[in-house]
Amino acid sequence: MSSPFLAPSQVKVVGDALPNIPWQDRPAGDPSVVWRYTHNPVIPRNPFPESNSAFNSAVVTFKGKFAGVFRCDHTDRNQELHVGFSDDGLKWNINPQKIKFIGADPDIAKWVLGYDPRVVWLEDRYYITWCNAYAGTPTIGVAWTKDFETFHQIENAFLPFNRNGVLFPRKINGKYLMLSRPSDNGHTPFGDIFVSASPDMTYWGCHRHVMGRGISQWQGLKIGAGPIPIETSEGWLMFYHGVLQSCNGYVYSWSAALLDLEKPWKVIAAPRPYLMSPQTPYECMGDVPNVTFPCAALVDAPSGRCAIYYGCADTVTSLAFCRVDEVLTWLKANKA
Ligand code: BMA
Repeated sequence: MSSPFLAPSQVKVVGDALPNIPWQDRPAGDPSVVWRYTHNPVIPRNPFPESNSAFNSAVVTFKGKFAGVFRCDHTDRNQELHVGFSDDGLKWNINPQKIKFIGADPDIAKWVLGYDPRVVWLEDRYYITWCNAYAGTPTIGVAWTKDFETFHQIENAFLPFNRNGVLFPRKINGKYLMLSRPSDNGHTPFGDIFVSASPDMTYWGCHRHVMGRGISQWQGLKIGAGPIPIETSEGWLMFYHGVLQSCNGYVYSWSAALLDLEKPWKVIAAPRPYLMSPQTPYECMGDVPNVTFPCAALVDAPSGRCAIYYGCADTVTSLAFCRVDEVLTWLKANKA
C-alpha cells in the first residue's frame, strides 16, 4: 500500500467535479488549514417565522444546484427537519413546512422530533439519517428521497441510544456502512465512534469500534462523525466533532481523521489538535454557546476544494473552506 501521506499533488479525491462549489480563497497571510466564510453565518436563526434556530444541517448537490435537510428548532422548541434549496450554496430557501416522512412501518412512523441530519447520494437516491426520537429515546432514523419532495422513511438503524449516524457514500465490500455514536438519553458525558454494516439498509451488524475519545483535551469527553466521509487515494477523510468538558460547560470543536478504505474501523491517522474551535461571536454566543458542529461537506474532486457546513452555537449555520490535500498534509504533521 502507498504511503498514507503523499505529496499534496499526488492525493486523489474520488468524486465528481463541482465547479460551482461555494468557495472563497483563504485570506492572504492566513495560515489556517480551515478558514471561515467572511459572510458567515449563511443561514440565520429564523429563515421562517416559526423557526427559533437553524443549524447542524446537511447540504448536497441536486440537479446542478444544491438542496439540503435542515435542523430547525421551532418557537415551541421542538426539533424539526425542513427541506431547503439554493442556486449557489450560499443563499438558501428553507421550506417553512416541516418534512413529512411517509411509508414507514406504523409502529415507528409517529413523528416526535428529529435533529442533526446528514444526507448522502448513494447508488440511485439520497439517504437521510438523523437523530430520531423513538419511544422517548434517541436512535438513528433513516429515509430516502429522489426529489427532495417525497421522503420515504425506513427502519431505524439501531436500538437506542444512538446519535450521529453517518453513512459512507458507497458500499464497501458489498455492504452499506454507517458510523454512529452510542449515547445515553441526555447530554451524554461519553462517546466513541463505531461503524456498522448492513446488506440492505435495514439490518445492521458487524459493529466495530473506530475511534475513541480522549486523544487530546478538546476531544476528551466524546466524539462523533460529522459530514459524509470523503474518499481519497489515501483513505476516508472523516471530519468529526469532539467535546471538551470545561468548568463552564461543553465546548464543541472539530477536526479530521483518516480511515482505512477497506476497513474503515482502522484509523490511519487521528490528530491531537482541532481544526476549528468556537472562536467567533456567532460560534460563542447563541442558544448553546461554544458549539461548532459540522454535518455536511461539498467537494470539487479535481481541485480538492472542500466547503463544510457547520452549526454554530445551536443557533445558525456557517461555512468553512479547506483543501483536502492540505488537510491530509496537516494530519500527517499533527497525528497523535
Ligand atoms: C449534541 C446535539 C447537537 C448539539 C450539541 C450541543 O448533543 O444535541 O445537536 O449541537 O449537543 O448542544
